[in-house]
Amino acid sequence: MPANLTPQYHAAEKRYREAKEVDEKIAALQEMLAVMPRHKGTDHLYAGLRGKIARLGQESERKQAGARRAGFYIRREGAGQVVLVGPANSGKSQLLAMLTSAAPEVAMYPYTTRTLLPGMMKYKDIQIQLVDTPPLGHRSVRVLLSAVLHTTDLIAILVDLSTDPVSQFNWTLGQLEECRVVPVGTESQGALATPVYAKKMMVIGNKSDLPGAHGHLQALHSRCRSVCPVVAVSGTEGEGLDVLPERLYDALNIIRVYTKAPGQRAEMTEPVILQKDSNVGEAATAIHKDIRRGLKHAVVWGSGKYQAQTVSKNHVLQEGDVVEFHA
Ligand SMILES: Nc1nc2c(ncn2[C@@H]2O[C@H](COP(=O)(O)OP(=O)(O)OP(=O)(O)O)[C@@H](O)[C@H]2O)c(=O)[nH]1
Ligand SMILES: [Mg+2]
Repeated sequence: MPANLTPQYHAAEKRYREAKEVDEKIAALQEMLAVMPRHKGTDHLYAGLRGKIARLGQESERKQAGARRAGFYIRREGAGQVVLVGPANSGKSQLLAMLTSAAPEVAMYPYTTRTLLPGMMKYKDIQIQLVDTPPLGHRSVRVLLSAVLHTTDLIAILVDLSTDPVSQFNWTLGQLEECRVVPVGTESQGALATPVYAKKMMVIGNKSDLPGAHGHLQALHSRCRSVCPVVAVSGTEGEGLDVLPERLYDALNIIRVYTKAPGQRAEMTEPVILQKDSNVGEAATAIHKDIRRGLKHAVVWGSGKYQAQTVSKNHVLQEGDVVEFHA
C-alpha cells in the first residue's frame, strides 16, 4: 500500500536529516509523526519513527541530565485543535483550567508551565482540544512547540490586557515567526527559512477585569484588524468565557453535518466535522471512501432550496445540514 506522504512530511524529514541537535531531530520526527497519514501501509513507518524518537529522547536525557525533555507530540483529538501561546503569565493555564477538565498549574510567577498539556473543551455536541504551552521566549520552548504549531488547526495568542497587549502581540508574532509560523494571509512578508506555515490565528485579550484593560483592548483591536479576530475575556472572573468557545469554533472554519440512513430518523448526536464550504462528495469521503465511491446522489435537509432536496455530490453543505447518501 503506498504511504501517500505529504509535502509537509517530506519537509520535516529534510529538517530531520539536516538537524544537528538532538532536540531539533526529535521535533522534526514528531512533526513527521503528526502529519503522516495513518493506515495499514504506514504502520511500519509509524513504529519506526516512534522508536527513533524514544532512542533520541534517551540520548537527550543522558546528555542533559535533569534538563527538560525536548519535543512533544500531542495527539489531535476532537473536532479541532487550538494551541494557546503567549508571553509568560498571560493566563494560558488559567484559561485551560476554566474551559476544560485539565488541571494545569496556575501561579502568580512566570514560567510556571514547563510542557504541553491538552484538555478537551465542550462546544454544543462536539469537543475542541485546547493545548496549554510554556511561555514563548526561549529557544528550547520554540523547539518544543514547533511540531504542534506546524500541524495545529488554530493558534490562539493570549495577551494580558492590563499591560500593553499590542507589544505582547507583536512580540508573540516574532516568536512564532522564529518557529516559521505566520498568520494566514501574511505569507509573503519577510525572508524566512522555508517552508513557512501559514496558520489561522486568533487573539485572546485576557484579564479584562483589571484596570486599563478597556483602553488597551481598543488599541489591540486596531492592531489586529485585517490580521485576526480579537476576543476579550477574564480567565479568573469568567467574563467573555461564555462566548469564547463559539468564537474559537468560528475561527476553526469548520461545520457540523449530520447523516441519516434512508427511512430512519437523523441521529442528531454525532456530527461529521468538515471544513467550511465542503460538498456532499467530501462529506461522503470523510465517512468512508466506499460511501464516496458508490455515491449517486444525496438528500439534504437544511441548505437545500426546500427540505429533502435531492442534490449531487457538488452540493455545498452548511452548518447543521442533515445528509442522506444514496448509492
Ligand atoms: N486578574 C486576573 N488574573 C488572572 C487572569 N487570568 C490569569 N490570572 C492570573 O495570572 C497569573 C498567571 O496565570 P497563569 O494561567 O499561570 O499564566 P500562564 O500564561 O499559564 O503563565 P506561564 O505558564 O508562566 O506562561 C495567575 O496568578 C493567575 O491567577 C484574569 O483573567 N484576571
Ligand atoms: Mg502556564
